[in-house]
Amino acid sequence: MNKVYIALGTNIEPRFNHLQEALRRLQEHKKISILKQSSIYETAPVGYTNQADFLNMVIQAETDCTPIELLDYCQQIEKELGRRRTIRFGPRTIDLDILLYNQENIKMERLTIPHPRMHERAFVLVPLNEIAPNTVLPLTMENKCVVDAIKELSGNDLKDVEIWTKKESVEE
Ligand code: PH2
Ligand code: MG
Ligand code: MG
Repeated sequence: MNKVYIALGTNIEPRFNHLQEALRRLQEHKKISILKQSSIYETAPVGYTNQADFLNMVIQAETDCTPIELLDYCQQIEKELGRRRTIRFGPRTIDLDILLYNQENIKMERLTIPHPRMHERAFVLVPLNEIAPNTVLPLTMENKCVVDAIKELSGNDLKDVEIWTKKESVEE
């Protein structure tokens, strides 16, 4: 069994449904079991800032899929949930990024693990810290653990990541 961490992100409504549907589809795969889920966070957009706020979360799973099988399945879910690739870093119904695959460093044309930008993104590290603070970010990330990587983020980055709770719709 391989231990993996996957980041989920969405900024097109209904955002909560997109997260739930992606989790359901990951869980229904015979070779994937979700072991831990972070809280859901509402986060300001990073990179391309002229877009709606995201909901982000991170899960820990175990899987018999190879990294490429897992990537294919994640991309299949993105496609089924209506993801259109237009603006780089732009709005999306669901984005599934493989962050870590065991402690491996993988560099292929389609896939780099650890995710190359994860160590500088509060919307990834804060949820990851909730479920796996002592996990080491391997070689290419200087073998820092998640709590240490978070310390290098600015207060400004961190303030844009807040726990989100679903508001029950009020019946009139
Ligand atoms: N994903 C991006 C670019 N910017 N910003 C936030 N807050 N959350 C994301 O998931 C996100 C982003 C590219 O994948
Ligand atoms: Mg992404
Ligand atoms: Mg992605």
